[in-house]
Amino acid sequence: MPQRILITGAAGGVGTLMRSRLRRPDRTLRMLDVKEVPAAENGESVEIVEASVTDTEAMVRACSGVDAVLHLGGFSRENGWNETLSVNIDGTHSVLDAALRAGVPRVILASSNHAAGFRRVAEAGDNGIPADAPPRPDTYYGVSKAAMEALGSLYHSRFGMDVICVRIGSCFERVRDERGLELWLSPDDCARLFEACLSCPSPGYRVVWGISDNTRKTVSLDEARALGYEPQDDAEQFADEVTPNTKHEYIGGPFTTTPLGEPN
Ligand code: 15L
Repeated sequence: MPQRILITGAAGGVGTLMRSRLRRPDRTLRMLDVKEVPAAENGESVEIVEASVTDTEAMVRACSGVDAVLHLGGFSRENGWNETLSVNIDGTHSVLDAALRAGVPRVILASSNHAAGFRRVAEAGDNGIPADAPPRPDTYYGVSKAAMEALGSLYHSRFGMDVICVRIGSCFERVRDERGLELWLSPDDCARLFEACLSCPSPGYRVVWGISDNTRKTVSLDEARALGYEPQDDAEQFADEVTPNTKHEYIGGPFTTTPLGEPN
């Protein structure tokens, strides 16, 4: 069956990394952003929508004929409270509401490790911190991701929507620093995880950690594996080239000390 997926934040870091990786012959990617998204090339089945996630009516139109929404949009770092409230919290509400009104059965929400950034590394134990550990946000940004998870839970419980919140670790092409050896999510594994989120039968409401199979992992992969995710990468391959960090007590690392409300 041909499938159409709406990706918000399509011009952002993760959205850009996912574009080629989520491409499939039987799938159309509807790429939405306030910023310019590069036009379709080489017969790509891509539709471009310029809109803000905070514009509910535009989001209802963008959700029309869509099988699932992958919500990556919003600020990906710390910002002032009012901007965070508007773009990340109101924006997520608007995406969920639009999906509901348009009859989209499944929404995947890009949460972050910063929803639980004040969890201690020492809590990890052998298996890593479980994904059902309650949020301990480290920033206003982290609060917005905890609110995202709560909104997703609400829309599942009230309306039966399938909602999967992925607490993404650090999703970049390469590991940048020592902390990344714990939390790296390789772009290929990120696509594998999103594919599992898209294809898992009747997931209901889930919160999962999004990392690769890192030797030094501090968070659990059990919940993501239960969706069918099989990570193939390990950040350890970068161990000799990363910038050393001062030892961090909390998984959020530098976000736990960055001044609140100031762009970092
Ligand atoms: C995030 O949530 C950010 O979006 C990303 O830019 C990184 O800072 C990442 O967390 C991280 O913790 O490394």
